[in-house]
Amino acid sequence: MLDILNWTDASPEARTRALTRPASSSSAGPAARDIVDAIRDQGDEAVRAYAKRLDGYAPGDFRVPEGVLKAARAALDPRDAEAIKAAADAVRRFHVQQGYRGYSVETWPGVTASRRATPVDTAALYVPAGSAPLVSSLIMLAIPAQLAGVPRIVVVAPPAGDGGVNPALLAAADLLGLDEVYAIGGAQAIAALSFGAAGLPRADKIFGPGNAYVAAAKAYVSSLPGGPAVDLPAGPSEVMVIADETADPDLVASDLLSQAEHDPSAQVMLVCFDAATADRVTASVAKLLEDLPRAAIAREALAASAILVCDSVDDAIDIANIYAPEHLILQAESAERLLAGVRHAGSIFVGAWTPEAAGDYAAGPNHTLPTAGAARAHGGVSVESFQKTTTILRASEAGAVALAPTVERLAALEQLDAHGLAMRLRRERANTGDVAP
Ligand code: HSO
Ligand code: ZN
Repeated sequence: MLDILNWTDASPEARTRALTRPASSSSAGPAARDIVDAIRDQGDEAVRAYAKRLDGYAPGDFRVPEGVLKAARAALDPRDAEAIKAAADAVRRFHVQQGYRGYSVETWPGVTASRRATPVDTAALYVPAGSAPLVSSLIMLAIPAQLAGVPRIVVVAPPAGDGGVNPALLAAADLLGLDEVYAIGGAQAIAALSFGAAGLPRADKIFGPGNAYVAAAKAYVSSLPGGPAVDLPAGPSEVMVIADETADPDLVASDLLSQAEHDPSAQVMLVCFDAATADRVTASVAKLLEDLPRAAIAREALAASAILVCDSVDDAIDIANIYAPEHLILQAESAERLLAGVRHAGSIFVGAWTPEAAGDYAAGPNHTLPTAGAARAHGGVSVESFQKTTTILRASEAGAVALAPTVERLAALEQLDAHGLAMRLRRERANTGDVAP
């Protein structure tokens, strides 16, 4: 089920192979591009045609009426409502510390340089609702968007079988204070948000996980001139657990399985230091799988996953840094040393009492994280993801005089005479009283 590789004896090729993510489906890219292109060229009618063909749902208006949101909230089990609120509060307490802050610096005498942060005007939150309605993903996207002060937050979610959106998701949207929800999914939703079609607004930035078509559509629309920005390069979810012989095999196995049950193309990796630990965890995985309703999905994921047995904490740190996991769980006596050594991971869970599930739902940090090794260059979604910055420069007359020699010199070096002229004219007019401030 889980291949075991002895890292110490493995060839460089075998190591690389073991840490390579499973190849993703190749047909999603061209299909998603066709959908986006058709919607760009034909507009509303094409959105409806794809929604009908792919989801079997193409109402006159994709927007979910507010009454339906309110009814879903009223029908929600109060204990579910409490859990959603408690999770949202913790996510808010963590994220409220984030966000670009404005600042001002006098860089030259008389020259003030400042930066201010503003939110995007319209953020779209894509929430997958296929095999599992991801209420938690809505929380993870909505809270930072709200803290960033985004004026228009729209939610899109694929319609449930008979149309409309999963009621738990609608109730959560209402609890979070979100009232603009559209029952549309797939590449057609991403395209409609990119061009502003079929009643959906044109979004400045599109967030959220989705299947391979959604991911491909997001990548494509963000490459178009004037297209929306997107949050992260997306891929199937993954976890790496580093466990030593002191770890409880059931706890390690349950962490591996909680990621494996997401998606047949999820990847779960165990790094340990001896064959006995590998065997104990393998036995636990087999045992716990028996009672899992999503065992078939998990089994597929496990087939493309691996256990790596290495010799030392330093090797484990190297493996984690090469793989750059979306989630990294440390269940080893050397957890703090491992934590200090790992530079590339989306989110790290320290110790036996910190399962990924805690962070997936309610501990505070965001669960929208970089997959497929993107943690080498990206962090997870944050308040900053919903903001951008503008710099502001203010030079006084004395400031322009102070800057002029340096700018004129560099302009000459680059042979850009108009630049030099713009500075020289100011230097020459300084102290004449001829220039309105
Ligand atoms: N582990 C998923 C997030 C999630 N888990 C949502 C449960 N619900 C990707 O980070
Ligand atoms: Zn999860």
